[in-house]
Amino acid sequence: MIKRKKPKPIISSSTSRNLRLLLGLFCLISMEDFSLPQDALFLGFDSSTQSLKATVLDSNLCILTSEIVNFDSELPHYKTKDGVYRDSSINGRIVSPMLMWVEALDLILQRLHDSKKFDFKKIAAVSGSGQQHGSVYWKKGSSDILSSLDPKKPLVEQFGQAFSTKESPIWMDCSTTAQCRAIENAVGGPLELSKLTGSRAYERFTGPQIRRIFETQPEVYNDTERISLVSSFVASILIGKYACIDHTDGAGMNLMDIKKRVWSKQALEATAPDLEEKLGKLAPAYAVAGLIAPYFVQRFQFNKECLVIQWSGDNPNSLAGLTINTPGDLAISLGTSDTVFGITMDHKPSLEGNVFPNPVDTESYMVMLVYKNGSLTREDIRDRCADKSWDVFNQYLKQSPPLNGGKLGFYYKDHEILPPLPMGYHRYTVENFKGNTLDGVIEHEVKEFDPSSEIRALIEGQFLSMRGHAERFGMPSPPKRIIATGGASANHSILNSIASIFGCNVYTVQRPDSASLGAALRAAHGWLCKSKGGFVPISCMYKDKLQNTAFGCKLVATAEDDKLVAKYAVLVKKRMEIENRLVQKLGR
Ligand code: XUL
Repeated sequence: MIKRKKPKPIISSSTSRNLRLLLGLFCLISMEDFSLPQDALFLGFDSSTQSLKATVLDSNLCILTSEIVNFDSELPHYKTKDGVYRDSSINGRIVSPMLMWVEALDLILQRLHDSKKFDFKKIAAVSGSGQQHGSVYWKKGSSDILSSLDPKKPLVEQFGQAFSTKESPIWMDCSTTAQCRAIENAVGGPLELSKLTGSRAYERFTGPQIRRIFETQPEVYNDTERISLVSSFVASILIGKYACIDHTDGAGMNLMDIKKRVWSKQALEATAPDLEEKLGKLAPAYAVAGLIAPYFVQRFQFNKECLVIQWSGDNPNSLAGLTINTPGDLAISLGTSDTVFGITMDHKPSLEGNVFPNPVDTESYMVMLVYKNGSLTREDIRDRCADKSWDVFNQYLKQSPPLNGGKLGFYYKDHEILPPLPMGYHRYTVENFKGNTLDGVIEHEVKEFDPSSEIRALIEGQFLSMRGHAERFGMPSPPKRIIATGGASANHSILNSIASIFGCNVYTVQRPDSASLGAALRAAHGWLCKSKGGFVPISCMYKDKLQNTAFGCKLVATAEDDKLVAKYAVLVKKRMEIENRLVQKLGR
């Protein structure tokens, strides 16, 4: 019988119990009323890679309505594919046009307004989520554009001249390998940078992106008065002036001192000159960014007292939306990017993964792993092997047995972040694999699999990799439970594989768009903190009534077969071994 080796969790279970007890106790013994005003509404946006979503919550934290604008199909004049431009002339450069995000905001607000499903005057607070790391370069003089918007005109007509470069390098970009190494070297190496900022240098992180703009387009850098993240960019439009970058999304830049939550002089100097003034100030994610700008009051009849709460990154908003507040919980988000995240009380510097301040707590941290090959890669294999149909895909997945007869696949439709491998598909057949040991097990590289094995190799491969890296990063293993979100969390065949591979129960929430839902919850949380005059634990808002809100979880898959879980543990080792070899041979 194989024993699963348990890596030490980042935080002990007794600390985790104490944390939960403390939070629960605070809300219970405090005589304060944490309820929200009866007819108040809270609006949350998610400006993601492929779409802009909005969710409206009522004061019982139930969904009133939601809306979505898909960039490729509804704003086709920007000619994006999957919301982005892939620049073939520069290896790994991936950008998106900012005006498309602005026009999507026009469209979604108009639709919400025309739907007449609610009264905009009742919106007490707005917040939002943005794809992380992407940066926007505001041209000198643009603060005047922000503060004098004409309510008779759509936003998109007014921001044409506001940027020093029209395209935002986004999280998918990996053209900054040289800048990453230079920044790491300047601060004393990758582990030092991780100690300082929460992550070693990653190509998609904003600091390396800024350094690249400074090096390759100095005129753009010099003509820039403010650099926003996607999150603080949309918040700036909503308040009609530059919004701060919040501590959590700010930690995705390789520029912020993760412990002190201020810009790190050392990291700024390693990146570009005079950067601090272009970044503005930092603020906690629960803080008020400002009041909604007069433009929105006049054009859409928002209440002029409506608060805009700091926007943050999409993964941090999902953490809030999935109500993750126990260190043993793990979330898996299956979207354009796949991410695995949870919380921890300490920041342990590592060469893998990312650490951010928890967006809804002042003490703890959010830990995360990110994969670039998520839904677009699943769709590619579906299109090639399963007649472009998810039904056929799921049938094939069921036809092939768990462990896939030792067939392992590595599918990178785009340059991958974790592991840092270039585009390419690699397939192996592992022979003599009985499941209890790797002794005598050998693998051969093969050219192709039959469709059913290909689909299982893809799905098992993605989650074996998540389990291997999560264990290596010190995330809880096995987790107490996994909460799945994102588009593919609607697929129960995929959720069953997650349960078998991680060996724990898998839950989903009512809706897969946890980022915009989390943003609406954070809008309510920020409103509450403001009305109480200081930070309030977010769990006080739902206490024991979580199941009656939009945030209740439902059990969808269970890990029933311990023997199978143990066999997957052995297969994870084999996979990590092959992956290490691939990285040595082909890695960045
Ligand atoms: C996180 C990351 C992606 C983006 C897009 O570090 O790069 O998950 O936030 O969703």
